[in-house]
Amino acid sequence: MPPELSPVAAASRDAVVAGLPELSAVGRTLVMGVVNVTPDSFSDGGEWFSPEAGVAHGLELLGDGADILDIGGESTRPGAARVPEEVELARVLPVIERLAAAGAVVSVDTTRATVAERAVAAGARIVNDVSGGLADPAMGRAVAETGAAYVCMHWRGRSDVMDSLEVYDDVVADVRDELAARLAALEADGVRREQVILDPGLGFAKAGDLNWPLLAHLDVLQSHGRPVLVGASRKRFLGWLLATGQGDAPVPAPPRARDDATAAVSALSAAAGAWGVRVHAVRASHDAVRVAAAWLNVASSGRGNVASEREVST
Ligand code: PMM
Repeated sequence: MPPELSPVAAASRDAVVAGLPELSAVGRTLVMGVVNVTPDSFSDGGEWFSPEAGVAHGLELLGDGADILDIGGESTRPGAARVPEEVELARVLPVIERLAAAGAVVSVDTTRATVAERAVAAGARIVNDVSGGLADPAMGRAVAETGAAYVCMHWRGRSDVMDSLEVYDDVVADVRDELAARLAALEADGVRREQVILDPGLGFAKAGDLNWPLLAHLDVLQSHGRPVLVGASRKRFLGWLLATGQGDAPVPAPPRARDDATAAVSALSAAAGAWGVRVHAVRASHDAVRVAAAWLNVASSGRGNVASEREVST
């Protein structure tokens, strides 16, 4: 049985996020469904590329239980080249407008301040910046002005160079400290702490085994007092965990064969007090976070409640 949430984990999970009151009321770890409107994302590239397909996919994810839809128009796949800003805008804005109009809580996955501002004007309520404000020096001020919630992910450099930036003394402490530096820089730009959600940036300048300590020590990131979002879905480190073949010739499991492992990470992240999980296959993770919530509720209220519930239902 997972232990009761530590005070640090509970305070992080339940910390208020500016502008998202209805999500606080959900009372469990949130599920952010991924809508990549790109021809080349690493795990679902090309499938939802037209605006119509992106909107249809977003609606399907809502039906599967997504609490948030994360719309991205630029791939962060390892080695991916940049797309021009106009192209990114043309990809994401129509999808954001229509999904926000349909009542979804929409997030925009972008590293560009202009795209963030235009996306918020089109109805996005969360800016999900995989660069934590490092890619565009105007991002902090843009986020401060919009007042939107902001996912500040740990990042060291773009996809084309990130594999050369995987040098850490202690990956957990280094990510904690680098996120603290980003938090301070954002606050200096006028962003309120209440706007910020932190993310360890799994897979970004972190090869295989560097990701597990971050998952196992979410409490270290939670010590900043801000909610933590976990993005493990279909990532390479899960592919290597599930690899077939032996010795010198292991073959990583392909992205779609990583969905069950992703749901397992969602359950464990929820049990550790993650604020949210960012996933491609929403239904399984929605089930997983509900299992964790039921489990945690009993763990925190004591065994007696299990017996009395059983008596009532039999
Ligand atoms: N990973 C990807 C893209 N955006 N955003 C956050 N906050 N956290 C992540 O881990 C993250 C992200 C890369 O995955 P994708 O290409 O499948 O979207």
